[in-house]
Order: sequence, then C-alpha cells, then structure tokens
Amino acid sequence: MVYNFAKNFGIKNAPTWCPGCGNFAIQAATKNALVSEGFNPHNTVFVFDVGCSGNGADKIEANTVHGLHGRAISLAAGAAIANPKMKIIASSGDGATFSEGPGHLIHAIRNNYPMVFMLHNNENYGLTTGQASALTPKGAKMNASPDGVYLEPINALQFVLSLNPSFVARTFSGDIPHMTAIFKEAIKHDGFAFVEILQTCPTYNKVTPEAWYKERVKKIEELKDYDSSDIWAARKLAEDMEKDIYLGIFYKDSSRENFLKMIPNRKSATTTLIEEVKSYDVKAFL
Ligand SMILES: Cc1ncc(C[n+]2csc(CCOP(=O)(O)OP(=O)(O)O)c2C)c(N)n1
Ligand code: SF4
Repeated sequence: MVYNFAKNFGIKNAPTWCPGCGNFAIQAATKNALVSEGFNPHNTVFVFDVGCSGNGADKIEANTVHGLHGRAISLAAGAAIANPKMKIIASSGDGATFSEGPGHLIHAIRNNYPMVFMLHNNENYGLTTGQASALTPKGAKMNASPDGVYLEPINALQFVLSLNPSFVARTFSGDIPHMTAIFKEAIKHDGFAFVEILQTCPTYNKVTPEAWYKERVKKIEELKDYDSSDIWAARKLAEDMEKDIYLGIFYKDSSRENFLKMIPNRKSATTTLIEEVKSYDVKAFL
C-alpha cells in the first residue's frame, strides 16, 4: 500500500499509550477532522504539552512542537501570531492546563488567539503515574493521595465560560464521530476554540471510566431550544459533572475578532510576522 502521509497525517511510530487509552481515539478524530476540512501536514502546527497526551507528538505527521509542561498554549499562541496562515492546534492534559499553566489559558481566552486548544481531561496526572490534578473528583484515591482527594475539583468549562470566551465545546474520547464533528467546528472557528475532551485513562482513572461516562453523557443538539449564543445557559449546563454530562458546543460568539484583527498595529497588516522578520539579520540574537 502506498503510504499517503499528506492525506491522513499518519506516521509509523509505535504508540506508547496503555491499551484502551482515550488518546488513541482523540488522535484518530483529530486526523479525521483535519483531513475533512482540507488541511494537510504542511499547513498544520501541533503544539504538545508534557504528559501522556504530549506523547502524541511523534505519532502524527505535521509540524510538531513538544513543549514544557503547562506551556503548550504560550508556544501555540506565538506560532499563531507569527504565521496566521497555519492551523494551530495545542493539546494539554488537565494537570498542565489547570495546575502548571492556567495563566496561559486565561490570557489566550482574553486575547482570542486564533488556535484550537484541546484539553485532554483524564482527571489525573497520567504520565507521572496517577497523582491527583486540580480536576480529579473529590474523594478519589490517587497515588500520593491514598486517603482520597480532599479538595473540590475545578469545573473546567465553568472556569473557561467565566472568562468571556469565543468558543467552548466538550466531547468524549469514547465517541470518535462526535469528537470529529466538534474538532471540525473548532478548526473552523476564527479565534480561541476551547475543547474539553473527557478522556478515558483506564490505568489511573478508576472513578470515571469509559462505562461511567457512557451512562451519563448526553448531546446538546438533543436539547430543544438550546441557544449556544447565551453564555448564562452555557454556564448553567456546565454545572453538572455527575449525572447529566453534556457534550457539544456550549457557547460560540463568531462576532468576536481574533487577536490579530483586534490589535491596532496588526489589523491592517498584509504580511505575516515570519515574512517580515526575513528582512532583518537576527543572527546576533541567535
Ligand atoms: C513544570 C513541570 N512540573 C512538573 C513536571 C513533571 N510532570 C511531567 S508529566 C506530569 C503530569 C502530566 O499530567 P497531565 O498534564 O494531566 O497530562 P497527562 O499525562 O495526564 O496526559 C508532571 C507532573 C514537569 N515536567 N514540569
Ligand atoms: S496512563 Fe492513562 S492517559 Fe497515560 S497512556 Fe496510560 S491510559 Fe493513557
């Protein structure tokens, strides 16, 4: 068989994820969405964080950066500002996003950087063997918290929705067609598209395994009269993380301008920063 990497973003490196890990399905859906939206490895940049999700960095054929823990958003924002002709996709775990790097998330939302951000929420620090993150459910017995986590978890979507975002969605690693559809919408959004993925981690997350989610997830599109331009409706819907867990586009505001269209010294630019920098000799800085 002729291997067409430009078509499917595939690569031959063997995966290192545990059997049943949600990262397999997330990466498959990401490739599906990009291919069906007409992207290829040459016009796509992936920024991976440190963590199990980050170990996807050498499993996908594209321009990939594997950054420091909690810093994927800042690297991706730099890429998005420097070259808006590229599709920028950043991925991080819940530990990276809500413990090591929440400051980056806050300012990426405020600045509406043109990029997709995928939160791989497996409710724990997977790569370092199952410690609690800020999103681990209260009471869960984790490595380094053998008596159970004593703090309430942060509700990721409520946090993001409190910051006046332009796109907020949730999907589930047990449903590839749903992930693909949501990723396609996120890719098309012209601004900071935040996507929470409820990611199964059969090795360390025993509290909310795949079957637990499958009994609880519901689709927003089945809600009659749901208005995804109503941020208060979105905040209300995001409250429940125990019983009715909704998947879909919670909130979208396409009228918000992205960072590059907003700031005075870039909004009428006809060239990109990576084109402009070519006229300077930067050797001394390197
Ligand atoms: C600044 C920093 N703090 C801590 C670590 C150690 N570390 C590496 S991976 C990891 C956990 C990753 O958890 P998460 O971000 O949730 O991703 P997952 O592995 O679950 O996908 C930690 C604590 C690090 N590499 N850098
Ligand atoms: S520890 Fe969890 S998140 Fe990490 S590879 Fe294994 S199943 Fe996946």
